[in-house]
Amino acid sequence: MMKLYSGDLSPYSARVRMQIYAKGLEDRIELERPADFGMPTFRQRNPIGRIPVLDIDGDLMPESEVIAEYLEEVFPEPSLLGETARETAHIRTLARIGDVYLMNNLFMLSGQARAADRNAGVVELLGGQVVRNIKALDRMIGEDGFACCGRLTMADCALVPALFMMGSVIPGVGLENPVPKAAKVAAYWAAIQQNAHAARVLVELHRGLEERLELIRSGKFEKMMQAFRAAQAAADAEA
Ligand SMILES: N[C@@H](CCC(=O)N[C@@H](CS)C(=O)NCC(=O)O)C(=O)O
Repeated sequence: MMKLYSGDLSPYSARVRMQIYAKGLEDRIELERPADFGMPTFRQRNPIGRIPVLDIDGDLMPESEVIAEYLEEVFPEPSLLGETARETAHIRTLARIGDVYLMNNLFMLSGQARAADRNAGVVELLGGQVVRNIKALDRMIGEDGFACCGRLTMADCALVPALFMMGSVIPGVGLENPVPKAAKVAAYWAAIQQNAHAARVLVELHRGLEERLELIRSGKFEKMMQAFRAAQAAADAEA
């Protein structure tokens, strides 16, 4: 049985979990939070050091998009790709907007929300990219409740966690959320949250966010980060 190393608050993991739920793969792929996530032992096994990671009988595969494409190849039905090569290319373009153009910038921006000394240049650069990319998405997104093709695809799996992040990160760095001004993205966001698979990952993401906020409020998050940094520095010094 395969295993997906994942975490509630990880939007990249949520992308793959949504795909697993939509394809009905829960009896084929176990979901687990790695106990040593953030620690040198995790990085020892996983050089990139991030989740999600797909464990195929001990063979570890990183990167959400790579995992998502692999799962489509290994479990082709029900397909979350297109009915033609051109449709599939469009699905992949929208998924890349979710991953590369939105999530990556939001993920890097998220550190600024809790930074003691917020860097205005970083916020302007990354926030500017997010606004520009939402405008691009607004011109490309489907208008029938799905990202495209009139049904759930890999594009929705990437866009749902990205749009969740928009709401959780953008206000935290003092920027205006660009989604309400992007009419088609706003309509899509309202509609896709009614989809059962999207709703399920959104519950998980909100649960993860609440847990994280509680850790931050109690001061435990900063202590955990310090412990991770110290353990990694010790491991690096030994190497
Ligand atoms: N490009 C990677 C990004 C994965 C990623 O950044 N995951 C975050 C959690 S959402 C992580 O593991 N962060 C740990 C770290 O930055 O050390 C993917 O698509 O899987």
